[in-house]
Amino acid sequence: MSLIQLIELPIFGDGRGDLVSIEASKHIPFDIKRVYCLFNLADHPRGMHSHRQLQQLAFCVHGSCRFILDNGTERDEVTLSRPTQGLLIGNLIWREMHDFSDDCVIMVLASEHYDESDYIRDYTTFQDVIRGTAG
Ligand code: T46
Repeated sequence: MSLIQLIELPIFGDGRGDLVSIEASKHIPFDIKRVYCLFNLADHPRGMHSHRQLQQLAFCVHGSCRFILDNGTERDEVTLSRPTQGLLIGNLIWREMHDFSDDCVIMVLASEHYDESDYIRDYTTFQDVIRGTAG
């Protein structure tokens, strides 16, 4: 399966503008327990971690941002720049976010509540967990 899994959402546009809607179960392969947004982003990478269980769907609802995903053996990247295109980020995927445009706003739908113990913030530990040599 490709590392970069994109979910395309339909636009309901008319003379008044555009509308995009996301429905749990229909568009997203997990129940949404949390939504958060990233904005006022500095010229500094974010992410640089993996999650043990958490699954997420990330949208760049304004501006653009480059995501790198890494499953421990492969690495791939995609630039998000449309509110209609979501990037699915499964568990045990290392993610990095780079090159935020000045107007970048990222919205993330998450399968779990915030839990710092679910994060793997060290790349060597991430590789050990993938290989099954660390808990
Ligand atoms: C991810 C990428 C795409 C909370 O208290 N609650 C939350 O729901 C979140 C997401 C973060 N925080 C706290 C934890 C840190 O003290 O906010 C601070 C910044 O979080 P972090 O350094 O993890 O932010 P990013 O932008 O590197 O990563 C975030 C998500 O944490 C992460 O799950 O996949 O966005």
